[in-house]
Amino acid sequence: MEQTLLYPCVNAHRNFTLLDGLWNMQFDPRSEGIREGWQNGLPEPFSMPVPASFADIFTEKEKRDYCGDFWYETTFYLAEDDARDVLLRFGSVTHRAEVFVNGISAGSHEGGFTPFVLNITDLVRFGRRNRISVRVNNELNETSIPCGTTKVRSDGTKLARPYFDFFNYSGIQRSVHLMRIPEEAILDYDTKITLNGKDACISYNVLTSGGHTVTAEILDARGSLVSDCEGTSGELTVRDARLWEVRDAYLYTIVFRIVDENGNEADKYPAQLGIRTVEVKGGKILLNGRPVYLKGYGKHEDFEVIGRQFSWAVAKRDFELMKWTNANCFRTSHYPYAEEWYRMADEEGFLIIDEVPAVGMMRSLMNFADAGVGGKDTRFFTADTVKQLQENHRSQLEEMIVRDKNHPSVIAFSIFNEPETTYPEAREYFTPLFEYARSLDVQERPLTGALLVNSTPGKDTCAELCDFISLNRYYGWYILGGPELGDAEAAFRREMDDWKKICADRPIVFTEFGADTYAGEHKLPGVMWAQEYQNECYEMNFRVMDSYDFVQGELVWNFADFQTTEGIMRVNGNKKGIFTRNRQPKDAAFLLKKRWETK
Ligand code: EVA
Repeated sequence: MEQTLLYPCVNAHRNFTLLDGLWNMQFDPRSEGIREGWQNGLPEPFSMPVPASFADIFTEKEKRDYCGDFWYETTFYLAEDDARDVLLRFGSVTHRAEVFVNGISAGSHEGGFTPFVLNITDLVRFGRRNRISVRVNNELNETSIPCGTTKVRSDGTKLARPYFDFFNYSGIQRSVHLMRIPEEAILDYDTKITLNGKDACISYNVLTSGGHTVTAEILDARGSLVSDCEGTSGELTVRDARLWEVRDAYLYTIVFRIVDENGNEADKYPAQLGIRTVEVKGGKILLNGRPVYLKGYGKHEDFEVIGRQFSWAVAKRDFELMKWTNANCFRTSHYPYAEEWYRMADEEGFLIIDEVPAVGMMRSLMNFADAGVGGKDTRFFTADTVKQLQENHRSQLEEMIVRDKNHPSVIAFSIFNEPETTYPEAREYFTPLFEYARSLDVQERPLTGALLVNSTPGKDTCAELCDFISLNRYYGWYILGGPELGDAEAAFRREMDDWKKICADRPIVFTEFGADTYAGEHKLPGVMWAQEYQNECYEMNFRVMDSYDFVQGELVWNFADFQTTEGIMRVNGNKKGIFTRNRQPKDAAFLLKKRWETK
């Protein structure tokens, strides 16, 4: 059976048990687990919640910073066989995993931010308890994304050295589902939407694991049938369609069925459907044919104690805060988020730029500073690791697009964050990835990638690959900060004049700009790190952006303060949040709220 990344659901043909809870865990610093048979039972386990990032749960530093192999294990009971397949679905294991069921290898996965599903039907025992063991590894290198390196300290222990500016949270960070689905099942589907006046045409493709008839139906929000069709591909027409709009998110339901030769339903998969189109045309981003200006945030999955674990409560609070500031968009910087984020955005009418974890493509442990100031060139894309890196990049791009392609909220895919783009090898590296992404997305959504400060007209080689250009710019922070804010404005304008010459029809969206701000700090006149300065820096940036009509979006950096690696440039994390890590506003939140009310 081919892998199915469809979000789990329960109905007459499908069900699941959530395996979330307290699992066993054990570190394996000498990588001896397999040799010693840990897949048959961990010798000295302690308990660990799943899902969660393990780091901030510990009080001991060597455990918080642990880098290398580590194991999780749990058991589950499976009732008598009922002829359905048994699938094990991990929402994410960071960064790589090998899974054993009852001591036998069931499969492995590379990439810490997308789900993987293993068919374990032949490995489980019915009417008995079964053991799942997962050997995880969280080391960073230059063939994995995100990129980094692993240092060995003098005592022989390993330390993750990211080439990126967020903590290397790891573990089983998202839910684990034990699923049952029919042997002949719906595995995947996609939809493409065209609007004809007031009507919408939804053409679809369904992938199943058998040859029986497939049907498709669309129901409105009240559950009334509005269109139906037969076949693994076809067209559904919705007359007088109610469109999915920003902050006014009408959702239909699309239902696929497999019907056997006796006319009996063999499988059913229902999903939400938002009817909307996205394209870039005439220098604008068009949603349902009308220009939309993107207002919002670069975010992180990051919170006290739980690290990168998804929390419904925190996510709901984040949406409430984003709505309160009149935002309409966020970028899943710098990796695909838990699927629940996208489901919530579908319902709230938020726009998402969905980003693959291709971050750290510059050999630098202070990449944020080097990327912010410019001038560094580490010839990253000329190394012999690049071929393997590109393969990983490609497979994670595929998993992200396959997973997220049916969300109305996803309006664009971001293929990179701040790689070196100033020499031809970068262009050679990215061209096939953009082509591959285009081939995967039947909705032909815009593609982009966030460009660092070095990537300017004349020097950059990759902006041309993008449908809209995303810029990360730190004028007033890494460049000409504090008393030189006036010069920062002038330098920013000079750069924008250069983009203007080559951007006639291609919009620019700012995907990062901002200033570190310590929530307790106030000073008049404003100085760097004080709340007053964060406002001044944003006001300067907005003055410049408002002078160029090809600017079609502003996503500030960052929604909230977040955890990073320790260092002299970070005060227990990155403090560029508009909100604190506890989701309370800094002064800049009020500035944004006012601006975005009318922008
Ligand atoms: C920063 N700058 O310095 C941010 C980073 C971010 O956190 C960047 O894309 O250029 C990066 O990850 O605050």
